[in-house]
Amino acid sequence: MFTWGVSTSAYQIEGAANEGGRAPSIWDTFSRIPGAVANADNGDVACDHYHRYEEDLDLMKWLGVDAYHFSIAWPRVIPTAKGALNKTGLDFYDRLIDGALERGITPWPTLYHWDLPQAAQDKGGWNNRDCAYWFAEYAHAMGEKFGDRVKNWVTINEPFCSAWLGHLYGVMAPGIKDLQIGINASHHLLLGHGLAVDALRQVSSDFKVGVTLNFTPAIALGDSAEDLLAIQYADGFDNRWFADPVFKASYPKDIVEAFGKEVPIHPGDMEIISRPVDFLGLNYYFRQTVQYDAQAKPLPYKVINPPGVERTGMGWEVHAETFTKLLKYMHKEYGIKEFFITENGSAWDDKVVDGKVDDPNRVSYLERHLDAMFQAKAEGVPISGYFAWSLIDNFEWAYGYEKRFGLIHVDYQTQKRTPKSSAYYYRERIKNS
Ligand code: IFM
Repeated sequence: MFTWGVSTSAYQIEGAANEGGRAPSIWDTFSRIPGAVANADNGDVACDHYHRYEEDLDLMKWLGVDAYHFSIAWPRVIPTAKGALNKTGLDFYDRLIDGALERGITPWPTLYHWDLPQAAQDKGGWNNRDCAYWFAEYAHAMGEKFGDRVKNWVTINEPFCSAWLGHLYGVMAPGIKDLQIGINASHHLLLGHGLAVDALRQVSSDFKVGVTLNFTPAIALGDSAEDLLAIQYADGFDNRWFADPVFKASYPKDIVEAFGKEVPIHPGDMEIISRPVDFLGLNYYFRQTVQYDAQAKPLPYKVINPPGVERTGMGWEVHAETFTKLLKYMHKEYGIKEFFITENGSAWDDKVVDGKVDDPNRVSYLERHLDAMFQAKAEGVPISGYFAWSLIDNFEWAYGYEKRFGLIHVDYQTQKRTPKSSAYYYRERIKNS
């Protein structure tokens, strides 16, 4: 059976930041830094999903999805990052999981979607190797607590964003700008993933465990030797740096050399990182155009935005054919046994008019990307499910609430949910599948 689903993440929707014993995460801290987040927005209230989860589950049932991919907030369930579990926090996920199951919706949690407990950051965060072990302990505890009802687990979501955007470019929490720390963080995130795979498997051999990686294929305007180099570096930085360790047990040599830094690998790390997973959660949003630039750091290329290209409200190029190609490539190159598309979607400048939200651009994006995915499936790529990003509009990280990715509109003043045309489209598409 093909799994139809929707995705969200804890910090982006839950709110209730100071309730039920939840401790601050690095995003609570980061969003307080002047200028870090558009309009000084934060996740204190977000979509108030913590209190409105029943209404949101009803919306999922109305959509007809089979599964709900959400994330567990580590600082809500283990406020000190390591050690004592917080019963009130666990109770929330109990209610959410039970509520989903009562509606015939399979819960699909991710364990880490960027909201590291601040307590862990105070001890160095992902720059500290110990963080990988704290994460594995947390994974084990979640497996034990929810494993009677949860069978599908995603360890880490998009380590690219945590590592590079959070520790190299500093545009996401924790806001560090240092290549060596970025490399350390990427390695410890991946190590945490591998240790969490082991930890979950220790709890139950029935669990289906995977990791979510985001992929951004690159093209150049020409095919000179420099263009090809720019593509190679972009692919190495965005894609291979994360996929190679997990599926080939090594970091890409060309990128290690070009960085000119040490990756803090201890004996045995690469075996742990490359523990066989049951599936790859693949996130695809856009492709990028790159140009060679000898001066650029940390690698000699830059992203350019040629005119005449269809772009979403994020400025991301809409290119569904790349999705088909990417899936076929990942299958062939890495021999992945099973794929779930854990995120795919687009942001647009949606408006409520007469109580309705008409979003033809999102409908078109969704339709073309679903077609592209099914094309890859028809050509032999083992794709078992698709989760649309996102169920509802939410806190889009450094963009605050300005960018809307939801199939369902959220009025942040009243918390009113209004299904957009894309929600009706998705519902029909699921019904007719
Ligand atoms: O909102 C994010 C999500 O948290 C991770 N993947 C990309 C989405 C859109 O930017």
